[in-house]
Amino acid sequence: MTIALVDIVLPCLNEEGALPWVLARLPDGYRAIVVDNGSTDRSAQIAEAAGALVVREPRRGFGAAAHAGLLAATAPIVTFCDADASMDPQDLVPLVALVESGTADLALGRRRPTTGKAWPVHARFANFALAWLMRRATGVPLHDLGPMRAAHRDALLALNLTDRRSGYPLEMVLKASRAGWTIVEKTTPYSPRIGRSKVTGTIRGTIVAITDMSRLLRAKSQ
Ligand SMILES: Nc1nc2c(ncn2[C@@H]2O[C@H](COP(=O)(O)OP(=O)(O)OP(=O)(O)O)[C@@H](O)[C@H]2O)c(=O)[nH]1
Ligand SMILES: [Mg+2]
Repeated sequence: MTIALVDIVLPCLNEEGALPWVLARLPDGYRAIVVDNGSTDRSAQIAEAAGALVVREPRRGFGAAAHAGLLAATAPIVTFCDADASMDPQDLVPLVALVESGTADLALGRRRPTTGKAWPVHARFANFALAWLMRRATGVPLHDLGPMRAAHRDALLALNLTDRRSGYPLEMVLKASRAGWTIVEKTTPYSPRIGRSKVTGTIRGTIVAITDMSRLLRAKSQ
């Protein structure tokens, strides 16, 4: 068995339609960790059949799934990517290169939509506003709180992330910034997802994400 150089954490809630494409796009030497967050479809079976490590996390929430994946990871570098085919695992390669070369402690994908349908207007606006608040809170010149990212596993674990909902990606940036990490953003393409939209494609999901992230930003400024 070859040992993975990079683990990809893929939080997954009912993504049976998207997983075959996502898992066919793994860069060489990367291992997929699909965190099944209580899917009621065939996501887990499909992931297992494709050779991914499947971790089951019954507690709902993006953060619960992402963190379970981080705890299961063993590779020195851990990456995160959505499992809905809106982003291509191959685009993690330049982010990992930034971490491997020491240029970044945390490399983030800045989503650039490939079509008008990839990113609904309300979600773009919410992300824009939150990114502005985050810049103000940290001074780090970031424009997106996207899910695609790469960092060293040990360092990520040492951040002691506690958010288990939509605030997880923001908490990672806030704590990394406080710990003095170099955080670098790189443009990555963002396409329409495969399957039904759950978070930002829905107004309710966007409101939950804004609530979670605003709470973290308020706590940070106190
Ligand atoms: N919504 C949601 N997604 C989860 C959860 N656990 C894992 N995920 C996965 O987290 C990733 C991001 O969720 P998405 O539903 O794509 O969220 P989004 O990109 O903001 O919005 P849409 O693509 O419009 O649904 C996907 O791979 C989901 O399957 C959860 O509890 N809720
Ligand atoms: Mg999505």
